[in-house]
Amino acid sequence: MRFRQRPDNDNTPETIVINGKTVAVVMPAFRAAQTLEATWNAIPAGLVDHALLVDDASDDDTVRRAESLGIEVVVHPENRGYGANQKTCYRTILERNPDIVVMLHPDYQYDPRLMTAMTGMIASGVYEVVIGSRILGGGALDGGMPWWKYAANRFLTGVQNLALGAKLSEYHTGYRAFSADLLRAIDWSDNSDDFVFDNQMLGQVVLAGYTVGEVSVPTRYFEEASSINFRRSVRYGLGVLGVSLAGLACRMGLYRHPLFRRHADRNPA
Ligand SMILES: Nc1nc2c(ncn2[C@@H]2O[C@H](COP(=O)(O)OP(=O)(O)O)[C@@H](O)[C@H]2O)c(=O)[nH]1
Ligand SMILES: [Mg+2]
Repeated sequence: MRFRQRPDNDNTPETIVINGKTVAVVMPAFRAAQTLEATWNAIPAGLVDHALLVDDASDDDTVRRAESLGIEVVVHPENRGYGANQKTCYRTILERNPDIVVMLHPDYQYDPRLMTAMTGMIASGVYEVVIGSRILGGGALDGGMPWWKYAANRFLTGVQNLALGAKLSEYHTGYRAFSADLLRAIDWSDNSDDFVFDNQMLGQVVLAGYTVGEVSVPTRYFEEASSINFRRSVRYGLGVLGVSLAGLACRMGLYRHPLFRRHADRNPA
């Protein structure tokens, strides 16, 4: 496996170091050839010490393009799903020992320029996790989020906040920053290999007692930035309801779902 740091190249006179912390970005990729370069170029120069892209057996040019940008690439030989992709992202990047890890979709949907703010919130020591929210700031629909995705997001977020006893503006964003310590503390290895991985992980974070920081992120919806269709969204939505129920049952001491094993260990009924 090859690993190259982002070159401190000619147009990058400065390195951004926040509280002496090292920052890694991980990009779970599937058919990201058209959008990867725009995403990469918008990452603040000098901020990222390590960059990793995990390709989930894309049938386009994603791997070659990532390599030509000097990004470390890990390839799944077959399509394993979005959750499995993130597991490879976190396992691989934790071996590089960064202090902060940002997960960013390489589909240019979320603005990478906010990464400095998100990593800064973690480096400050106030938060161990920060999400980029499309809902805070109120621009999701103007940014092109389909109305049914918006409605589902708001509904599921309401249910989940009640079930988990939290107050997040959304649980479904693909833009998240974590301290490496949190990534080691959360037991995500048995989570779903599908899209609901993200939601399970935030549920685990909330039940583990972490406070989630939020930053508003303008949303961009265009063809390459959104491929999940209605059917897959429904499956995802049902998965989210399952996570909410499991979390509620665990908080009430009624059922120890494997997702929240560590929570139950700390809070015996
Ligand atoms: N690993 C993996 N990722 C996928 C797959 N399908 C979509 N993705 C990625 O999942 C992320 C979210 O999907 P996307 O279509 O952008 O959803 P939306 O932006 O929420 O409408 C994107 O970064 C996609 O590249 C897949 O089969 N495997
Ligand atoms: Mg997207």
